[in-house]
Amino acid sequence: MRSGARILHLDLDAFFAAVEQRDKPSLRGKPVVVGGAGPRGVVATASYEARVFGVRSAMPGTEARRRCPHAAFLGGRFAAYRQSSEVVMQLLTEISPAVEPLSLDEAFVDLALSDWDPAHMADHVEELRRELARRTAGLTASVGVASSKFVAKIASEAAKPDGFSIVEEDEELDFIAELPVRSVPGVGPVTEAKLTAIGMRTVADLRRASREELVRELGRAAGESLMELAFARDNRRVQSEREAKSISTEDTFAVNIVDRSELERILRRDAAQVAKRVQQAGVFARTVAVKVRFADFTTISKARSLGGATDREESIAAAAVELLAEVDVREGVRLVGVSTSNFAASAQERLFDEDRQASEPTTTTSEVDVSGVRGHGWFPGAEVFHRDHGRGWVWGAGLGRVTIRFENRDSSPGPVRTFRVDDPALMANPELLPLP
Ligand code: TTP
Ligand code: MG
Repeated sequence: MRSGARILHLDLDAFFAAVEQRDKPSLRGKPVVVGGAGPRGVVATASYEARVFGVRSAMPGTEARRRCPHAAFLGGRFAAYRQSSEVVMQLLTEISPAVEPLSLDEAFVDLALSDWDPAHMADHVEELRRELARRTAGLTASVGVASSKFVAKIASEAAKPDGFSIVEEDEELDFIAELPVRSVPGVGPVTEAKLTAIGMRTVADLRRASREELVRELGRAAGESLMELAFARDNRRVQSEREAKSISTEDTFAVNIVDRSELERILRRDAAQVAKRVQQAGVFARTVAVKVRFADFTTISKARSLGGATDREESIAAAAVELLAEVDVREGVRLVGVSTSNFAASAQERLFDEDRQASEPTTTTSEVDVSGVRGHGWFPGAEVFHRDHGRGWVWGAGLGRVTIRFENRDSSPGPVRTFRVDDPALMANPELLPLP
């Protein structure tokens, strides 16, 4: 462990649900569940008001409805989540160049590379949380600071929601002693069961065991690393995007797209965004992949090695569009994404494009996604715009009608009105309101 290392872990509170409450004033302070539509759908997340009733991430939507029938059940709006995520990640990179995003709403920051004064850690963290709320128009995050990734993450969890905790190095052993073994990174259900079988339930139990005993039960690598972690010794570094394995972006649509030129336009925009991040990371990609998810949630990925290494927008976009050409999009596409990987430290632009097809085969993989966060057509929660009534969101739809609540982030709770779905004054999927 680097002595005096300071790692910050930040995680937004009830992220998807918090974005919905921010953008839908009538839902603030109320139970909100995102995801879980359809017979097999599962909950993506629930607002803290819904958690009181036992609703949790990954719970079947049917169970969530049983526990909290009066919650607002909404589909996901990924563009909105991504917009807020980008603002948060940007804010973190202003603190330190070493930011490792773990998901849309979670990241580690290496504070050794920041100019924060360790003597005023709490002030810095409070300033960060204030600025985050300002730039995201009101989201909250929980923050943990400690000498390692492991303890920093536990510290932010302990501070949830809307809090922070700073664990001094000499408090770390006590801080993690009573944690269940399952909280230790790398301990999944199988390892947990093995440990329970030999009477080890907490981190303190692990410390009382002998190294030999853990190695015998779990194997050398797992046993030794578990013993290290039990003593809060965690050397894992914060890996910024420079060291990332892939850099990617994707778009989910509110309506299925069948128009290839529309998809190409979106892919080019994604490629531009990915290229910018590849350039910021100072690396060059050898492989480009596209991901396409169809209306039935089947997903395929097509990847191709470029033969060279590039950070140029045009090269990434061209490869992505070529890969898309191999995909039949007629049944309707609800997500596309562009991903780059296999990075090199320097550029090797290919000069002759013609031999690519012959020399670089495409690899195709497919999977079926049964995520419950689906949003197509007039799904509950979708944003709409009406010529006369302005911005609103779908409250419910059926029998050729759609009920809209007219309100937005900056308004007070608004009225509900019903229209025919083909009302020409009604527009689905308007541009997002910009953040401050
Ligand atoms: P989390 O940070 O795990 O959860 P959260 O932000 O909703 O709540 P909190 O951190 O306050 O406990 O995940 C971030 C987002 O990722 C979450 O808002 C929705 C999405 N998600 C899923 O789609 N499926 C899942 O199973 C989980 C855990 C999260
Ligand atoms: Mg979160």
